[in-house]
Amino acid sequence: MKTSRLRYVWILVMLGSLLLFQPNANPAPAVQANNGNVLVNGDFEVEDPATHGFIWFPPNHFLALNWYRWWVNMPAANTMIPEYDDMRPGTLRWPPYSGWHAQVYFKWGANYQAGIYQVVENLTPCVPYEFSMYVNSHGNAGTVPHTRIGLDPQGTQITRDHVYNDLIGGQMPPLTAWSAEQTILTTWERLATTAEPLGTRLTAITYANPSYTGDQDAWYDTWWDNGALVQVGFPNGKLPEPTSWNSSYINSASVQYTFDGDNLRLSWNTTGPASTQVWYQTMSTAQITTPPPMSHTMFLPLIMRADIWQATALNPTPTTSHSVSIPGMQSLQSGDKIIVRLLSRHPTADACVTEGYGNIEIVKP
Ligand SMILES: [Ca+2]
Repeated sequence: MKTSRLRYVWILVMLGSLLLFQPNANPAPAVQANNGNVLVNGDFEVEDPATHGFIWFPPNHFLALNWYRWWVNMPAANTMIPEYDDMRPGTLRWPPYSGWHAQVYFKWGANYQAGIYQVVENLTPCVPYEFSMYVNSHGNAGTVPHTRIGLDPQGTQITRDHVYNDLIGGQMPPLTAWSAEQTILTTWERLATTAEPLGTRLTAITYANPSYTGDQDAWYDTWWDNGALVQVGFPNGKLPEPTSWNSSYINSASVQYTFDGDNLRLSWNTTGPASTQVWYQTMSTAQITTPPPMSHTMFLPLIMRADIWQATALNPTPTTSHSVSIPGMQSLQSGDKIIVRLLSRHPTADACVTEGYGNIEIVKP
């Protein structure tokens, strides 16, 4: 009696630990926390009400909502259109990286140059966005996945529509910023790349062009999941340094400043819409006195002091009329100097550039 009760307890413990430690026993769909992710359906979990999954497209493909297919079809080079599918529960391609769905495409006997993409709208020009996605590549041992992800800063629609999926012109947009390539098989690996929109759109692109040389029949599988596109800051919160501190893009005649309580308010105009930042440093009258002759051992501290520009928080909203407040003026004494540099970043045809104007020396009254 006692033995059978013990056995019963033991079985319960075994069952419990199986449920606890089976890695993919019953994964719940990922929480749809946005965390600033502006990619639509980046984790492929949005289900079409009609199919309770992906959308069907000819010839017999399943595609995640809000995404397009693209491919290069070159039968003479044995580069063919892959099959697109949803990584549904219970299929050979289970489990996805997160939740119940991921986008997969695959091919037997021929390789492919193909992927999916999404044009993301309503973005802020000339601030960096990071695009990341997880990829898992399969094939014969020795297969090179050649998978990567890209961001086109021009936001190009790279195919015509859901019917014509050939990459327009057979070429990716020329300014596309590519991640490093995945180099290993059968492992979920996070790829990432960064770009600044030249307008208000970015195109997020996944790419695979696997290859295999060997005795076996070639087969390729590319799995994608958990894409995200997130606005990220510039390093140290500072705009990239301009090539000139005397840019005519900043109208020097428009520069105005005024002391207002604890703040120094600055304003200026630019010839086109651009973002807004000020770099500054303060010098007390005591610091400006001529230093005594110094030995070479003082060289390093002097250099470090030369680059102690503080930066105001970047205002990324494009405008031609800029204004910035620098706090902390009440702690300065009359006669102290504030050295100021004005910066505005804006798009040109093929890149974002920072315009700079300075130094402007302002003396506290
Ligand atoms: Ca997923």
